[in-house]
Amino acid sequence: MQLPRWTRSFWLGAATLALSLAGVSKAADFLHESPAERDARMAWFREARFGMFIHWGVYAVPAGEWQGKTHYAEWFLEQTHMPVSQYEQFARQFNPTRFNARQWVRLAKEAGMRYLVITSKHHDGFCLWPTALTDWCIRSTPFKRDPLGELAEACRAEGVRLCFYYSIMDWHHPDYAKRRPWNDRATGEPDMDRYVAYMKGQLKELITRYGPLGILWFDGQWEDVWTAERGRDLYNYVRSLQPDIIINNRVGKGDVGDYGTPEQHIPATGMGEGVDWESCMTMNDHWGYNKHDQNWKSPATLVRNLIDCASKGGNYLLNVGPTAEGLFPEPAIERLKAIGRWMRVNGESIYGTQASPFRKTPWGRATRKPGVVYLHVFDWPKDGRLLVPLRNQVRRVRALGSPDARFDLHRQEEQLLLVAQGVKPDPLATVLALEIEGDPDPVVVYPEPDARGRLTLPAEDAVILGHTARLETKGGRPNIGFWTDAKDRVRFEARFRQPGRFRVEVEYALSPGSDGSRIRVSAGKAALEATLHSTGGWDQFRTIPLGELDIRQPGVVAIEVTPLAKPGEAVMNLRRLVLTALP
Ligand code: H79
Repeated sequence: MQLPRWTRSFWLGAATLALSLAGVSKAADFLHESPAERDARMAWFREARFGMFIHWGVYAVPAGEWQGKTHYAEWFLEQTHMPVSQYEQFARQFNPTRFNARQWVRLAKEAGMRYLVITSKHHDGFCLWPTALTDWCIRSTPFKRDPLGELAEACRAEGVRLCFYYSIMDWHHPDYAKRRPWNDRATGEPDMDRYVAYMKGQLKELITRYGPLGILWFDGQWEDVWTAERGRDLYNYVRSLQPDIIINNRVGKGDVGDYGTPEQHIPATGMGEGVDWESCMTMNDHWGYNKHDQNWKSPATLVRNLIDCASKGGNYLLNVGPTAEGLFPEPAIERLKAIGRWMRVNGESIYGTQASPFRKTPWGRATRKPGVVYLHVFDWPKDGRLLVPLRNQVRRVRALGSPDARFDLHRQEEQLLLVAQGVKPDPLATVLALEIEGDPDPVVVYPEPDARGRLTLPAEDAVILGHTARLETKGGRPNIGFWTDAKDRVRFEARFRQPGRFRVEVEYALSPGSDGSRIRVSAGKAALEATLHSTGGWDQFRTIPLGELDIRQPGVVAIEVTPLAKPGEAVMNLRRLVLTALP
C-alpha cells in the first residue's frame, strides 16, 4: 500500500521526532526512494547532458614534468614516489593570480555546458578551499583567496550548477589506512574511522558553505580500505546534508550511487534502459595540466562524443586542466568556443533529449523528444540523400542552421528517404529535426553481406542471452567479455538475399588459462563446431577461420554462438564474426 505523500512525511516526521526525543539517533536512509522522487531529483541532470570537469591543484606547478620525464599530471605524487614533504613545497609556488572565476564559468556556459565539476580534493589530498580541518589546503599557498567560494558565486550569477569532485583515496592524510611508504609526513597508526570523520567534516563544509550543489563526484573508492558499508553510510550522510543532491556511483562498491561513470570511453550501447550515466573524458591525454601534452582532440571529435553520449541516453563531462597561473590552456579555450558555436545552432538536439530510437545508423546518431527525432549526420552526403529507418508520418523536416533548406520525402521499402536541397553542411555534424506523428516507429534494419559477399557482425550488434557475458571495451573497441557462464549465448541477426555457402571467421581473445573452449556456431538449421586456442591474453585479439555454413533460405537468419565446453574461467572475449560468401 502506498500512503499519500503528505501522510507518509507526517508519520516519518513524527517518528523522527519521537526517536530524537528518546535520544536515539537513527541514521537517515536515502537508499530507497520512489521512481517519481528519483525522477524529480535527476531531472536537471538529464536535461543538462553536458558539463565541464576541472582538474586543478598544486600538481599544476610541475605541470607534468619532473627530472626530464613528461607524462605526469594529477598522479604526480604517486608516479614519482616523491616524499610527501617534498611535494608539499609545490604549494608555495601555487599562486594563480590570473584566476578569474567569472571567466571560467562563462567559458563553460558559452560552450553550452550546464554544470561544472571541480576537484575540491584530488588523490594528493590537497584542498582547494580554506578548510578548517587541515593545513594542506589553499591557505598554505601564497594565494590568499578561496577559489571554490569565487566559483560558487560566479556559478550562481551565471546560472551554471556547481558540483564538487572529492577523492576518497588520500595519499597525504595520516589516517587513510592504505598509507604510502613515501608519506613521510604521516605518523602514528592510521585510523579509517577518524579518516571518515575528517571526510564528513569536509563534505559538510563544502555543502553548507558553497551549496546547494548539483553533484558530489566521488573517486578513488577502489582500494580495499574502502568498503561497501562505508560507501552506503557516506551516501546517506551526503544526502542528509542536502537531500536533493546527486551522487555518482564511485561513492561505494557498486551498490550505491545515482549514476554510472564510464571514464575515457563511451559505452557501445549506453548503459541500459533507465540507467543514468555520464562519460568523463579529457580534451588531450591528461586530466591535470601537462605543458607537454599537445595531443588535443579535434572539435569534431568532441562534438561527436557529446552527440554519441546523448544518443545513448548519457551525459558528457569534458575536462579542462588549468595552469598554475589560473588560466585555461589556449587550445582548450579554442575548442570550447567551437563547441559553443555548434551548440548555439544545434543545442535543441542535445538538451533534454532521450536516447536514439534506432539501433544503429550508418550516417551518424539520433536523439528524440516528444514529437521530434533529431538526426546527427556526421558526414553530410554529397547527393543530399539520407535513408532514415522510420515508418512514421513526417509533418515537417528542419535543418538546424539552414532555414531555407527544402526536403522531398519518399518511401524506400519501409524506410524514409529524404532528399535535401539547400542544406549548409556542418563539418562537425549537421542536424535535422523530423517532426513526426506519434511515437517513433523504427524499422529494424538487418545487416547484409556487402557487394563482395562479406558480412561483419560486431560485438555491439549482438543480443546477449544470459547472465554474466556483457559488452566491454578493450583498446577502444567493444567485445563481449565476462563470458564466465557457459550457458550464456550470443545471437546476431542478418538478412541474406540469396542462399549460399559462407566461410565463418571469429575475432577473439583468450588467455592461456582458458585454452580449449569449444563453441557451436549456428545459422538457421546449419551449424559448425570449433575449438578455440589461447591468443596469449584477454586483450590479444586474433582472427581465425572456424569452418563453413550453408544458408539454405533467403531472409532474416539468426546466427548464434553457443559454448559447448569451457575449460578455463571464460569462453572467450568475442569481438566479431565475419561471414564471407564462397563462390
Ligand atoms: O581524476 C581523474 C583521474 O585522476 C582519476 N579519475 C579521473 C576522473 C583516476 N584515478 N584512477 N584512475 C583514474 C585510473 C588509474 C589510472 C592509472 Fe595512471 C594508470 C594510474 C596509473 C596508471 C592515469 C594514467 C593516471 C596516471 C597515469
